[in-house]
Amino acid sequence: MSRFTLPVSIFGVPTDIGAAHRGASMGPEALRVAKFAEKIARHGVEVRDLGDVAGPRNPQTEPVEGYRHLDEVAAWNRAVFETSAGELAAGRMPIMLGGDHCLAIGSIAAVAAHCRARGKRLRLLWMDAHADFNTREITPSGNIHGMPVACLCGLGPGVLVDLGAPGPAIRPDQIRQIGIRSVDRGEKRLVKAHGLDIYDMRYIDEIGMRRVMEEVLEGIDENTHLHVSFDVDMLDPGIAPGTGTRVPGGVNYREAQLMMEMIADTGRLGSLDVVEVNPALDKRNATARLAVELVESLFGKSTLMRD
Ligand code: HAR
Ligand code: MN
Ligand code: MN
Ligand code: MN
Repeated sequence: MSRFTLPVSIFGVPTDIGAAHRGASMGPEALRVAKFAEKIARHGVEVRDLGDVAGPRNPQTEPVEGYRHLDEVAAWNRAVFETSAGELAAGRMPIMLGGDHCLAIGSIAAVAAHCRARGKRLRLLWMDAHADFNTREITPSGNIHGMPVACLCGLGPGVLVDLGAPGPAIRPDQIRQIGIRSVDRGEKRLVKAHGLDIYDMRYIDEIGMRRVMEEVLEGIDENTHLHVSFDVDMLDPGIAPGTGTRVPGGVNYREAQLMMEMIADTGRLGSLDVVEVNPALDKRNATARLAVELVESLFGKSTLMRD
């Protein structure tokens, strides 16, 4: 039994082009080994695996003018944009298996263009330890996986900002960030200046995940397209060690399940990214397996579900 009518298309993006640590390029296969498609299909969803999109290899070079691998990041994101846009146009739900988080520029630019064309309201749930709101002026690393939210809001290089259509793909008021506990110095100023809605770990500790999710999901209606961008480093490293930029004090197992279940209950999930799974740093594929379990909850798995 499933509330979801949209058929799903999953596609892998095997690159770590936006990150400093190598290994997120193996994320798509780790998620497939954890039976991503098969397990979602159990919940009454039609699932197709499109295989992997292609792009340039990682040259492992130093940042140039504040960006590491900008040309390659742009090439991968164009491929992601095309794939996501094609699946959305076909009436399917694209699920991107990353890959590092820079790839969400392409997936979300496609979703934003789709929503604009159909008069749908887009709400972006950004689950992450990091705000990913750096720019070339303030980045401590030059790594573009620390910049996708800024790029989507129009702060970034033209090759990324104008991927779908010229100008910002999304406004800050469409975004809710959850699980945040690592924001760089200059980045703090920028998120405040742009009014980003950040549900950080302290807020989750103080008011609890149930209320956080009620606030995050407030105001969504039949005309809302929910995009979930799930960076697995949102989770506590104790349960999700297989990721490149671990930050202690993350979302625990029950909180993560509740988040996914409450999103499932809305019936408004329209697209999803699962990113930053790094099998080279994992223990027996635990992080990919946990991610799959959580995505099952996103598709309506619950304790009292009828099989
Ligand atoms: N804020 C740091 C930087 O810009 C690290 C952020 C990137 N790490 C991620 N993205 N996993 O969420 O370098
Ligand atoms: Mn991220
Ligand atoms: Mn992160
Ligand atoms: Mn744009």
